[in-house]
Amino acid sequence: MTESQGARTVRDAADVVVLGAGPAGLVLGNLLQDRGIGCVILERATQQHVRTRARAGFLAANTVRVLERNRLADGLRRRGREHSVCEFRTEDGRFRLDYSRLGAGERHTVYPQQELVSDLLTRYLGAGGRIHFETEAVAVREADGNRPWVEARDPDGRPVRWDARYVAGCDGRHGAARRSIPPGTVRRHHRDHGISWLGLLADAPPSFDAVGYAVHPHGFAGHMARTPETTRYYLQCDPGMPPDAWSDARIWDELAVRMRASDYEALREGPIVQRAVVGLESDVLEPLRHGSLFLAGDAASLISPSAAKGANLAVLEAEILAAALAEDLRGAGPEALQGYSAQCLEYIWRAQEFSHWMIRLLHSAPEADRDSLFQDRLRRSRIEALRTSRTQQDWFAENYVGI
Ligand code: RFL
Repeated sequence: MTESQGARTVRDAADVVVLGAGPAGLVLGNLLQDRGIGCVILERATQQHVRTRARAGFLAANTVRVLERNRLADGLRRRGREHSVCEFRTEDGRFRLDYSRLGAGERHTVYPQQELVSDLLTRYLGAGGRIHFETEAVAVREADGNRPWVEARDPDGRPVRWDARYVAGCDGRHGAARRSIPPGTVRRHHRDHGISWLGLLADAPPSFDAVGYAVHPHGFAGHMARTPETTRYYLQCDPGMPPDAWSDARIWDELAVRMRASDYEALREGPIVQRAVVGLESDVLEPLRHGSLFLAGDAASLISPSAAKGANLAVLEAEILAAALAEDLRGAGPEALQGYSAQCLEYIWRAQEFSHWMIRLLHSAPEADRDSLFQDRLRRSRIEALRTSRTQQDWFAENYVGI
């Protein structure tokens, strides 16, 4: 590192500066490191926060293959649990789909995102990877040229400048990478689905042995195992509702009503240890590149959690980007980098389409919608087709567990 005299800005350099240490940034960092490409990760949060932030949990079969072939899957092979059944509960009863017997016959691996991130970080550090925590990227500068640089602040708030050949924006939807793209250079597709979920993490074992999707006049409720001791639940709520508006007791009552616990089995209750209101939104940038700045993960596209695709896309994109960057930096030509955006967008739009379909499967139209009764009948018919048509079930399975 050098310190420039006048501005007292600390300067450093790497071939690739990666912003963000989530699944996208850490898969990318590991794969660049494995290929001998000089890289550094800048992460705004503390190491402790990065290792414990609970979010996703369902990894698609292809995500597991990506992690396995890159030797990043030791932890999930040891502690992940295979899962392949989902259950739908509606006013017409309930039915189960074992998607390992449908479509491509694949399963999910349930492995909490914070454990995957922690494994990736341990491996990266063990291989001598460079990462700076509590270092916030402020902006990516001169990305339209060959020598982009990142303006950042170190843990003491001092300015830091990182020179690079390429910058990888893996810093999520509100990160510096997105903010640094000049208006008009990249198209943004955005849809607010007008639906919010109260996302909950309970210190309680799963209540039954399937992912549960309940459609009820009060709104949607979801049940997803995380570990034998913890379960994620979702409750559709009014957009803008504060996350702490409902007590734990009210949450369990509402979950029991919507999941029709009195008709089936009682819910296994426990303390709610995390709650957040999540607006169901879709957001895609096109292309996923501005000059020497490349986007991956939530920075590239945001997808509603209705189909559990976000972390899976992040891992897949990071693998594609690592190979393309390595090819270019080794002098094998820019073709792979030039194709990065189009290749990823194909996966992204397919996932967006399925997630959009899931939203319409699981929610009634808002009552304010003049068409709400019509929409509701369509929703019931969609679920009925899924219950009765093998073709529909195969299509569902292929998209649900695939990416
Ligand atoms: P992340 O994980 O948000 O990591 C971005 C990192 O960048 C840092 N950062 C910055 N660092 C430096 N400078 C800045 N200016 C920075 N700004 C931000 C942040 O601190 C952070 O460490 O993005 P990444 O890597 O793209 O990964 C995306 C996934 O985290 C996300 O798509 C999934 O969690 C979505 N998701 C799910 N995806 C699945 O595939 N399966 C699931 O079951 C699933 N469940 C979920 C989910 C998301 C949820 N929330 C958060 C809405 C359940 C929930 C409740």
